[in-house]
Amino acid sequence: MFAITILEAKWMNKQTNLTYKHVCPRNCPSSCTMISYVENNQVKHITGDPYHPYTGGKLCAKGFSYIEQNSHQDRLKHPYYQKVKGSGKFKQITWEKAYELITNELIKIHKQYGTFLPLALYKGFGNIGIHHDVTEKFFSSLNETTRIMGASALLNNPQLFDHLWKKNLTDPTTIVDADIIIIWGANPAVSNIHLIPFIIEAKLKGAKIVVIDPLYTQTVEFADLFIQLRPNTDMIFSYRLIKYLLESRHYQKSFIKQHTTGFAQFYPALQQLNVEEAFTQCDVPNEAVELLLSWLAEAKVVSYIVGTGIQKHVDSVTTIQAIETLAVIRGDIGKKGGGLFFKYNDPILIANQRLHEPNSNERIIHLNRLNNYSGTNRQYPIEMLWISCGNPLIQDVNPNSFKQFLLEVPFVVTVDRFMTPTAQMSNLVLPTTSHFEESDIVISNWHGQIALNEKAIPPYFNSKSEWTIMTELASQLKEHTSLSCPFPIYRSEEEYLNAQFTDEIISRYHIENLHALKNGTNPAPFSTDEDELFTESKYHFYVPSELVANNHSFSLHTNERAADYPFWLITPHHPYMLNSQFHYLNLSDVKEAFVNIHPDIGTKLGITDGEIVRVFNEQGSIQIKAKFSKYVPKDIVMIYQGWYTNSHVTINNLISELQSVHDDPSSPNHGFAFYNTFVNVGKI
Ligand SMILES: Nc1nc2c(c(=O)[nH]1)N[C@H]1C(S)=C(S)[C@@H](COP(=O)(O)OP(=O)(O)OC[C@H]3O[C@@H](n4cnc5c(=O)[nH]c(N)nc54)[C@H](O)[C@@H]3O)O[C@H]1N2
Ligand SMILES: Nc1nc2c(c(=O)[nH]1)N[C@H]1C(S)=C(S)[C@@H](COP(=O)(O)OP(=O)(O)OC[C@H]3O[C@@H](n4cnc5c(=O)[nH]c(N)nc54)[C@H](O)[C@@H]3O)O[C@H]1N2
Ligand code: SF4
Ligand SMILES: [Mo]
Repeated sequence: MFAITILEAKWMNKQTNLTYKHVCPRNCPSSCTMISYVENNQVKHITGDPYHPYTGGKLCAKGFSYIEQNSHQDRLKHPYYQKVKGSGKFKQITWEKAYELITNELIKIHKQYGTFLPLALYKGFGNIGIHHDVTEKFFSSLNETTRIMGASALLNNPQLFDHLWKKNLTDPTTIVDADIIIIWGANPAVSNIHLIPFIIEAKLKGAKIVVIDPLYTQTVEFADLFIQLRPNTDMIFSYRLIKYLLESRHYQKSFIKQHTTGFAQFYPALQQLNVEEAFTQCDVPNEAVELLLSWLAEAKVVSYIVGTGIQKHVDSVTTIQAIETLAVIRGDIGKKGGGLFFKYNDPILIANQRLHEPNSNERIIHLNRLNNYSGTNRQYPIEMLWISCGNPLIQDVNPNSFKQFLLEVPFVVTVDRFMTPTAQMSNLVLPTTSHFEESDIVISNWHGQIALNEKAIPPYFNSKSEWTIMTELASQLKEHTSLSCPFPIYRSEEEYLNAQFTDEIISRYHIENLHALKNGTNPAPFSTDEDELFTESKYHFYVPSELVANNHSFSLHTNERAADYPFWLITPHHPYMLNSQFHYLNLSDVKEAFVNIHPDIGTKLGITDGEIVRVFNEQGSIQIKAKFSKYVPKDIVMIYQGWYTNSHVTINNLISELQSVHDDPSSPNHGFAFYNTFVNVGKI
């Protein structure tokens, strides 16, 4: 496979001589680099880049569909305007007219309020390239504006994650050196496919593969041991392992002494916790945990692949802390192939890939408080909303409430490539370029490689890159209004991107500009120097105070459910979609939404396999096809998240604005507890 791709690349080179480097800018851990072959301003062929050290030139089905996406019949060709949102009466307009509408709105807002606080930005994760940070930079240049924090799964900043990233120690290719790989709340066979060859290599070298998940997933097929625990009980499971390893003296005393603080308080507190009794909540057979403990007692190095499945629960912060603690007491951190591996973002360069950190002039609105900011009785109600790279009416929590908000905001602009449900509820829809039509840089939020994306072909019809849109808008404001907009005007996307290389970035990545990226390899910023670990600060052991206070037993926040809604609803990531994108792909199971339900439960509810059923809770109700599966437990139903154009179903109508419990309530980085959702199922 590898050799064939290289040969093909050389052959194509000769044929056309016009090849360009690209990187897939989706929010996917692989960030595959690819090569396009261009003839007459059209991409004729794409291949993976065989020299990429992580992906090895292999693309997924979505990646190979990019030529189809680029000229897909549904792709937006022009700017469109509708006076009444949701009326569908869109008129094609020129860019001049679009800029005029936006500029008039901005002048009106500033005149009435003397500030841009009534102007809000909702920035999603549809494209994680640095280019796309331009919209945030434009908003920041207007000084006081509002940001709406959308939902995503970025880890809740526990101390070790920050720590490790600073020390650059989590190169995922090193997992081949582990004795045990624990895949915890992740489904890499779907969501991180290029990790699978490394897992197989480790397995062939003798590593044990453990999957911890309430669902039997595609990844379980690779596992030696599958721990099928109840959702949101991972914290208890982890403390069960920790307590046993400490009691049986299978822990690294010298590591703890050298690199941590608080162990003297932690251990007695843990001993007081009734872990064994709490462990029954996990519903894991003793045999399974004992087998895992016997492996852990022997293993020299353990990798923990921490997925976002555990992040999407109310107790996610304490859960992740418990997993960190397990890795710390075993001394796995800093060993080659050991420690925690997770999707994370380099806070230095990729402002675009992390949750926005507000400056003091910005107002932040969380989704659960949206309705406080619309309507006329507020000091600074939202008068205009700009949506970029996001599809909140499908992907975000409680889309019905978001839709209500959109209806109340007088002027909504959406920049996208497709007429999504969110675009349909906007006044102005602006068409934007694809990664073949713009320059960009993408840094993987998983393997850390930095990659160049070259512009290969002109923009599709009247679409414009986001840099072009923001630059032209800034020029309009500067030339035709008295508004202050210090957004810097560069002559080209390349010049803009080159200006993003600060001294800090240069010293981190050893790359000074786009030119160097084009000519160089793609160095990952990882170092495996164990001595570098924990030189700045030590790991502090932590037992959540409420655990100790609450009669020394665990209290998980949401595992009790109302009798009316007896099923957990888990809505993980789709094999052939990337969040709400690639809806056009014609692969099996893509077009139509379905709910997986255990056959015994289906029979009990009087429904048949294939029937359209109602899935509902206090917040909403959807109609969806039932697909019986013995792989889901009897008290869980599973629906892959995504935009299903054939089924017209909005899954997230069932998902509320419940957030993870966070130590610091003022932090903007609360994750949403997507999977702490309970539903009932019935006939229509
Ligand atoms: N039920 C449920 N919901 C979930 C999750 C879940 O597990 N379950 N997961 C959550 C997670 S982890 C995430 S990250 C979010 C993701 O949700 P979103 O942030 O909404 O991401 P996408 O659906 O990938 O893309 C959003 C839009 O960006 C557009 N887009 C693509 N490229 C560009 C571009 O270059 N410019 C512009 N302007 N637009 C572009 C796409 O066409 C798409 O319409 O969903 C969350 N929602
Ligand atoms: N094909 C594809 N790939 C993708 C994406 C996509 O949409 N499609 N999206 C990308 C994005 S934005 C993200 S954030 C990642 C997400 O990818 P992952 O990190 O794999 O996250 P999820 O799909 O949310 O959930 C992973 C697993 O967690 C399990 N889980 C749910 N609750 C619990 C629990 O309480 N405990 C445990 N141990 N497990 C639990 C679920 O059953 C699921 O199997 O994937 C990325 N890659
Ligand atoms: S979606 Fe992910 S795996 Fe597929 S081409 Fe893009 S980066 Fe690669
Ligand atoms: Mo995500």
